[in-house]
Amino acid sequence: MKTPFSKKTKAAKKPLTVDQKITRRNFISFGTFIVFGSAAYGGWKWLYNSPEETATVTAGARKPLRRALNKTELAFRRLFSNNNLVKTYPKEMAAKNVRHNSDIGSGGKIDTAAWRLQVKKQSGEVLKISIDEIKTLPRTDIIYDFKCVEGWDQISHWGGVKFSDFISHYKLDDHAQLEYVGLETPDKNYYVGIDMPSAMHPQTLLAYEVNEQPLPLKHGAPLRLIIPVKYGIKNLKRIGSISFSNNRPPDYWAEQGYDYYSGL
Ligand SMILES: Nc1nc2c(c(=O)[nH]1)N[C@H]1C(S)=C(S)[C@@H](COP(=O)(O)O)O[C@H]1N2
Ligand SMILES: [Mo]
Repeated sequence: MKTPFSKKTKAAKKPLTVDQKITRRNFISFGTFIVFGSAAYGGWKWLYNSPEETATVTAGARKPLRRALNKTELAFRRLFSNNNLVKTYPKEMAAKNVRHNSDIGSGGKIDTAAWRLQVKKQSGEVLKISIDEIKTLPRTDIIYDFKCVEGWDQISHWGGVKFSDFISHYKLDDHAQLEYVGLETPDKNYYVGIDMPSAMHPQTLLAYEVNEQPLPLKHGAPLRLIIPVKYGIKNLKRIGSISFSNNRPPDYWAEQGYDYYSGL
């Protein structure tokens, strides 16, 4: 006759000994290790074997990684607002000895009197603007923490015209409806692409002064970009020309695999 306490049930309920418990735990953790380990290895293999992105304005990453980067860029761009201002500092906190970095396309001398900023309009017309003319536009100062991707930062003081003031002065508002701005050095050896919201950000300057003095050659005379919402790499020195486009303009460091957006 069967009772609720048949031998079988009792045997199953018998508590495990300490040794049995340990063996069981080891088995479970080893199993977990195998399962997740294989998954991780599989994932890595998948990434490793996935094709490289086709070289365009960015290059070198595996396709799925670039997709992930572009997705994060989109998320950041949605968060980005021209009402978010980068932190600024009192003038006294600005470095007296301003750090100097690379000079691709901005090394050597330049005749700043002969220099003209070329603005390439959609119509094909090219505006040619002298530095003296740019200096007559409304002037703005910014003292902020300049950050280089190489790992240094420094509070520095720049003066110039807001990019957005420059746009309205030269009646380029229709051009500012496009998605990107491209900037190049006169010799075209250094070039950057900037998304329009960042270019039109109220703290973005076409700068011709540092510490209230005309820009020295090493900081990009006669005119450079100061764009506090981006890393140093986007702050092109010695601007030769500016253009507008709905496609990403070529970008020197993005071609080397750096993040195209390079936002802060
Ligand atoms: N033309 C030109 N602009 C440039 C560079 C460059 O090599 N050439 N380097 C960029 C980088 S990586 C940084 S950090 C800043 C440095 O500016 P600074 O030399 O005035 O400190 O300039 C940016 N603009
Ligand atoms: Mo940099």
